Amino acid sequence: MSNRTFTMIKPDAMENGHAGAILDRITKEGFKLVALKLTQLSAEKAGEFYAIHKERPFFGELVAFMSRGPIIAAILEKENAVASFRDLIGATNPANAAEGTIRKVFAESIEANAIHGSDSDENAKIEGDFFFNHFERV
Ligand code: RTP
Ligand code: MG
Repeated sequence: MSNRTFTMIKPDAMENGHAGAILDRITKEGFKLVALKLTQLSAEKAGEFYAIHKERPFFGELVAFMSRGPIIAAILEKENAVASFRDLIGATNPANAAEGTIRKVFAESIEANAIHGSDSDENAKIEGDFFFNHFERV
């Protein structure tokens, strides 16, 4: 079990001014920031990041959404990071997310759902490497 996961604060949460509150919540829950950047995905890069979903009906909309504005990307460290962070962000659809989870508090819809969390240790590593080189992380 790895102690790292990867996250993005998505364009909707950035536009709605929630980035500071979300980072505050994440660090108060005991996740340590080991890499952090503000950037914007091109449509091509967003498609590459979410390539696993390319056959899904929502893929085109997802790519347009994820590339429409700035995001914050981060690598986080905590014991059992992947599962613990998925618990903190809540269900994909905020309507189904538990009370107090980040998506329940900050997300707008099943697509504009405020935040990403890696779904496995393997993907956490791949996704962290997608955004950060070895000079950009501790
Ligand atoms: P994520 O990868 O972003 O952490 O989200 P997740 O695991 O909870 O959900 P996933 O199934 O991997 O879906 C990736 C993202 O695609 C958008 N989505 N839209 N319109 C739809 O039905 C739909 N379903 C998913 C969301 O932005 C979701 O987080
Ligand atoms: Mg996912």
